Parts: sequence; structure tokens; C-alpha cells
Amino acid sequence: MQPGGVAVQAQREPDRSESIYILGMGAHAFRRSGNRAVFALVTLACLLACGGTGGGSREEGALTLVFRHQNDGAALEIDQLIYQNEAGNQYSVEKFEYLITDIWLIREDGRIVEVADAIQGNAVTLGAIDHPFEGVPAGRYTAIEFRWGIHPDRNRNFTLDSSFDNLLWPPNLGGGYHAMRFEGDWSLAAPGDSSFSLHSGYLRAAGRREADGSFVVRLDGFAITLRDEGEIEIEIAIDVDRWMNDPLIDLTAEWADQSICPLAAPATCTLAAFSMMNPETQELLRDNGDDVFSLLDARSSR
Ligand SMILES: [Cu+2]
Repeated sequence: MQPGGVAVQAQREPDRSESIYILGMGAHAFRRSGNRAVFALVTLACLLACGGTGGGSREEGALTLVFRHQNDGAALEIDQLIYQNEAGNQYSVEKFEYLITDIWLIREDGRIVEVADAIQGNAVTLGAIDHPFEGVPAGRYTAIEFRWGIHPDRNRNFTLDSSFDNLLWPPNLGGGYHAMRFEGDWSLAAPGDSSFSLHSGYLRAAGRREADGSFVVRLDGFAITLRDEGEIEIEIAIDVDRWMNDPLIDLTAEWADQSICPLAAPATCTLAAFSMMNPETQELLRDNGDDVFSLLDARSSR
């Protein structure tokens, strides 16, 4: 992998039992309680058995994580019909909201620090807000990993707390949570403007291929030191244009399988609509994920 590069994996199941820290329950607002009892026990066992710093005086600091929303490398503008994807569709962005889970910092010694269980972003209503996390163990960090969406094993209704209910996915399509809602207008040569809706999640419905839109993103190629009572900042770009470009999502293209189109013939479904019902769209979105994220900055700020 190139420095600063991105690796995307569909699954990530390392043996974390030897090397994980989990931050305290008060570390951030969205922490899920209950389901990580096993990991908490492992952490406790490690803290006892591994010695640590002893005496409850663990050295720790703060992390600020920022996601910047971009389009083709520039700050994203909302509701402007000024963008064009590589298929030639002119489009605007009216909605861009998403779920990120399993945010881990990787230390130089290979240890994993779980920073947050789940956060959500919204380019329209929240913009590039800071996600602050306290109680991060001091050390030297060389990578950050997170999952876009949520692991399929956990992608069921209400596995996250109620602050994530706005991202729930329709029960008849499998339930759980969206990874992303990306919507806007786009321009047709004729008869005029129309809207598009690219939603990704975990499609499970009778008569359709199962398709999971979640994946792991790893950003590395940096080395920053978090000192006791210090602070580090990591800034990550999400480039929305890249959700449509490789492979191409041409909003005029007709679904490969019209037999699952909810419209009555002779109307046809195109990739601009009904994205939640179409495994083809889910797979195209997931396959586009490998160049959406990039590291803008990683620094020790205190
Ligand atoms: Cu949806």
C-alpha cells in the first residue's frame, strides 16, 4: 500500500484479544453499551495481566476526528447543479448522510485502540463537525481504520442506540441501518431535471441477491505521537463524486435485471432510483468505495 493510501476490505476479523484497548464508557456520546461485554472483559484481563502503567494512572490524551465532504477534491457545495460524474450526468447533492462504525486507531506496536463504536455524519445539516474523543491511550499511532456502514453480523434493527434510528433501513429489505443516503437532482437532456437516490445498506429480500454495502477503510502512512494530556487530530476527506465513477454509475443506465423493478412494464428502472431494492446498485456503490476516502492531515496538536 502507498503511504496515505486506502485499503478496503469486505471483512475484517483480526484476533484482537491480545492487543485491544477499549476506551472508557464516557469517552464519546454514541458508545453502545452491553454488546461488547466480552471485549470489555478481555480488556480488563489485559489491563490486569499486562501490567500497563499500573496504579490507575494510565497516560492518555484526546483525539479529534474530522470528516471533510468534498466533490472532485473541492469543498462540497449543497444544492448546486454544478457537478458532473464520469458518466456525463450533471448533478447536485441535496443529501449526504452516513454511518461509520468500529473506529480504531492502530499503534506503532500493532495494538488496536477502539476509539468509537459508531458515529454518523451529515454533509448538509452538520457539515465538517469535529468528533472529539477523550481518554485515548498515549502512544505513537500509524493508522486509522473504520467501517463504512456497519458489519453485516450487527446490521439489524436497534443494535445501535436510538440516536441512530434516523438511519434505519426498510424492514422489508432486510432491516438494520443504511451505510449512506446520497441524493440530489440530475440533469437529463430531455425532458428536464430529475432526482436520484443512491442509498446503500444490507439488502436482504426474497427473490434478490443479498448485497452488503459495508466495508473497512484503512488510512495510514503517518506517524503521530499522542502525549499524556496531549491531543492529536486526524482529518479525512470523503469525496462524494467518487461514489459514481469507478465502476461507473450512469444514472440513465437501466437495471440489468428488470424483473425486480417495482415499476410496471413498459416503464423501466434506471440506476437513479430504487437503489435500496437493487443488488446491482448496492454492489456498484460498494465497489466505488475504494477511492472515496483520503487522509488530509494527521498531526499532534498539543
Ligand atoms: Cu434508503
